[in-house]
Amino acid sequence: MRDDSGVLKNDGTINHRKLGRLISTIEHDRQRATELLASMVSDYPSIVIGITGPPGAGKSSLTDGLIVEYRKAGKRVAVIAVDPSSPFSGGAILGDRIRMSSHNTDPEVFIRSMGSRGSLGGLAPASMDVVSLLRNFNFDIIIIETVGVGQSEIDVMKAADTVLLVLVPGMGDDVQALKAGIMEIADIFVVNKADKDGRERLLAELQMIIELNRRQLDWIPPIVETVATERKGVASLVEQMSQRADFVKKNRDTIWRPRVESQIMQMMQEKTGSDILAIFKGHSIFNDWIERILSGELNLYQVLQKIESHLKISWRDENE
Ligand SMILES: Nc1nc2c(ncn2[C@@H]2O[C@H](COP(=O)(O)OP(=O)(O)OP(=O)(O)O)[C@@H](O)[C@H]2O)c(=O)[nH]1
Ligand SMILES: [Mg+2]
Repeated sequence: MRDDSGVLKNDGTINHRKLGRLISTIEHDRQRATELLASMVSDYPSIVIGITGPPGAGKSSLTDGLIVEYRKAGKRVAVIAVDPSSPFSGGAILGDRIRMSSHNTDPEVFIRSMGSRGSLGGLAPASMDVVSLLRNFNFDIIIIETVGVGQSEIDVMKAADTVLLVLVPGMGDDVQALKAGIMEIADIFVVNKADKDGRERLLAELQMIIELNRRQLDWIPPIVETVATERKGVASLVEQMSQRADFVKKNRDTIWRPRVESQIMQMMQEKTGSDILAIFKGHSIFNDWIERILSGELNLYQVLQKIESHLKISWRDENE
């Protein structure tokens, strides 16, 4: 790998401060991000793990347990804690930092928070960029933690090889409501807080959902019970994840083809969208339309028709 950034020290370890700054750069400057990432071509076999689930389910506690397991195995680990509701980026999502603080002094563990500000073009492309960047610095395991199971989390999770959906007892009804959504994203169900009442009911709900979908699935998501705060079940979770990693390796094309397709679409949309906006914004016609809409002379749809008559997007082949 080519590295002018100084992130990799001479002894092969990571300069955290420099890596943090590089991430800030790619979050804030799309042009620079593209240049940088295009110049870095890594085939390092990082495993990308997405951890999602409702607030307070124990995602960070679980991440902490996973870090411990992976460090025992000598792996280099990065964690990106994505919080769509937080406007802050670069700083710390306080609770997460505290729960993962035991790794603060470990040079082989890098933890970073990302919020919704700072990441132009949305969290999903920004987190994909960060994952691509981390891959270049030989992280064996890259964990992305997000809160919730909305569309933006699903998009963020598209960068992951394996997605853990963390659920807790007492949310049987919520699982019902999520039914379709969770099958779409979960590769492994984690029933955390298995020390609490209601675990049987949640397990039964999950088994039923898996059963209902079994025929459409190539990979049947296992259910793993954990008590993250006591690190119970974490080793068997790691075992299930390693089986999933083998499956992903064997079925790489089938799993990644639709994702690469949607990644390219997403990038094109972002690129064409921002270019067109830049053209319009610099043009007096833009203000003119606003005035005419406000004065009642035009409505939005008439403006849309005008936009369509102004715009002509074409594709030029390189050898033309
Ligand atoms: N009893 C019990 N408590 C747990 C368990 N795992 C986590 N907790 C507690 O649940 C609370 C939330 O844990 P976190 O790890 O911060 O959960 P999270 O999903 O990362 O939370 P957000 O990032 O805020 O959505 C903390 O007080 C933990 O100590 C568990 O297995 N059993
Ligand atoms: Mg958390």
